[in-house]
Amino acid sequence: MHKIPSSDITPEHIYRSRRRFLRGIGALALAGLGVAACGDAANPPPALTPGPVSRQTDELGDPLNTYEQITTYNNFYEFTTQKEGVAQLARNFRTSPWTVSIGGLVHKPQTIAIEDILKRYPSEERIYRLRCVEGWSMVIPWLGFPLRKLLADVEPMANARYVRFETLYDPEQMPGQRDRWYTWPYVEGLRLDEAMHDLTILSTGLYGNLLLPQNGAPLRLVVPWKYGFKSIKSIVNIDLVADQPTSLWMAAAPHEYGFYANVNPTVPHPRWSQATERRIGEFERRPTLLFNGYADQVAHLYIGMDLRANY
Ligand SMILES: Nc1nc2c(c(=O)[nH]1)N[C@H]1C(S)=C(S)[C@@H](COP(=O)(O)O)O[C@H]1N2
Ligand SMILES: [Mo]
Repeated sequence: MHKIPSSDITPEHIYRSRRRFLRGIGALALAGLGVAACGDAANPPPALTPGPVSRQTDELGDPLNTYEQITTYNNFYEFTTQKEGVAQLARNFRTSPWTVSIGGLVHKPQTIAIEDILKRYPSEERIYRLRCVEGWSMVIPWLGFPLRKLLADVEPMANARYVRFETLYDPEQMPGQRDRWYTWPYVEGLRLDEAMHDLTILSTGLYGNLLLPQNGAPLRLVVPWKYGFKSIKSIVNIDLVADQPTSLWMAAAPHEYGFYANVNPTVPHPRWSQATERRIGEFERRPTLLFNGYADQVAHLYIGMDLRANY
């Protein structure tokens, strides 16, 4: 197993300079929102180029994927099932105005405008591997903040055990939502302790920019030790609930996609092995790591659980 000391995730010696650097990003991000709000079919917002990142590799030494790769090879079934087609179909997606409602089993339900989320929860950089259940992966320099900060502010009730997330439902803008095979809107869920884990973030950007629509603007979940489909995009509702939510993928193919979806090279998908993966930009396949290389941080969440039965 690879050992990843938590000091490598946010090295102390760059923490202070990173804080300064990210204050700059906060300003940039809000300026960017203005730009996005002005975009329409006739005048789309200008294509963004990558902004600054604090380092060029993840903590295992693997290089970041390029901005181009991350913004042109996407899974976002609300637009299309064709990865190279998402960016074009999503380019005029309206991400402003945008509000996120946090409710269910909480003492302080809230509906917050995305601008206020950006102000209230300063973004930090998190360089994570993203491993899709299909067998490809990338290294992505996200901007975002721990989900637990938002959850603390709404004060979950004692009987809240899971968090349920929903993507926007708007078939006018998202033609893929007319596909009757899936039960829209896209839904995902986490156990409350998974949601409170420090690695679990709500992402607002990547490569120093606000998220583009294809990556789940203006707010998406990122859970790096789970298959990519758990990292739900373009979130409008977050509910604390008592019972395990049924995700879109569980409803579509229950024998193939379970609730946990922890990256695990020893638990094959019914139609393919999960032992190896292809890093986008590389030719040879590489071994897949248990919990996507984050075992030291997250394995304790699953002590005593049968990881094969709870796929
Ligand atoms: N709403 C929504 N969220 C989604 C998806 C989707 O189709 N719809 N696809 C998921 C899958 S399968 C993956 S691998 C990641 C891809 O994220 P990326 O395109 O930003 O790399 O988003 C996940 N989140
Ligand atoms: Mo995926």
